[in-house]
Amino acid sequence: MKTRDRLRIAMQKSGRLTEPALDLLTRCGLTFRQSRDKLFCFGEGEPVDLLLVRDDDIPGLIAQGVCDLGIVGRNVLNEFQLTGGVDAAPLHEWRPLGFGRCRLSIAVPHDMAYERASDLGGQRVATSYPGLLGDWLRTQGVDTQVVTLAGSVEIAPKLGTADAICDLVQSGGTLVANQLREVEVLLESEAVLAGPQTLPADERGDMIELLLKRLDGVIQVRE
Ligand code: PRT
Ligand code: ZN
Repeated sequence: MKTRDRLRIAMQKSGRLTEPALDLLTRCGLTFRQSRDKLFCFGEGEPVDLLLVRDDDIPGLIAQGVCDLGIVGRNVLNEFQLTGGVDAAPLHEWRPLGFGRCRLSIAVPHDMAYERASDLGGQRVATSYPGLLGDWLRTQGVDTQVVTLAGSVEIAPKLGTADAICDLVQSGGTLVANQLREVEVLLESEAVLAGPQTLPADERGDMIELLLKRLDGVIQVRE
């Protein structure tokens, strides 16, 4: 593959992480000019460009070497590590970024008895995170059916397609609105800077080291 001399960072095109991610990069001294199709931001001062994509595509783009780094939720990164396939290059969480905080939790209907993980034995749990849920169920030694859904997970118990759910929770408002009760937290998540385990041994690697230093400065000031 032809090597690039500019650093390319993947970030969410439009969603919860877009504005805080851009804000963070701006605080690191980077400025961008957006392409007409709004899929690409060209770095004006430093040799750093942005690719704007769906958050779910970010780990794959890094694993394929299309992008050098990505700003993505730990939930999406860890799910990719578990389900990305044998060819997927292992990725590394270089820095937690302090925004996009949420948790991946199991929630059950109010009328379902729940005291411990074994209560999920023989039940169906709906989720968009089959890798993370499956991994947790294995560590608990529980035999539970994982129902994978792309969205609207929280209504699965009402529809009768699952007995419980495993989904992202922030304020808890969505759970309350659907008469669900949070019973287990599987993962504490926030946006992270993701990249390959080994940094490129060229100018891009040097640029990443510089960016990490600036990020540490910006994050320290914020804390
Ligand atoms: O289009 P694209 O695929 O890029 O966007 P998306 O719709 O998949 O992602 P988006 O923008 O919703 O979320 C991006 C990332 O933000 C997630 O991967 C998480 O890392 C993080 N994040 C933080 C959240 C939430 N908080 C959150 N509350 N992602 C989703 N939610 C949803 C959750 O799924 C549930 O439906 O909000 C609801 C729960 O919120 P509360 O406040 O009612 O508990
Ligand atoms: Zn998504």
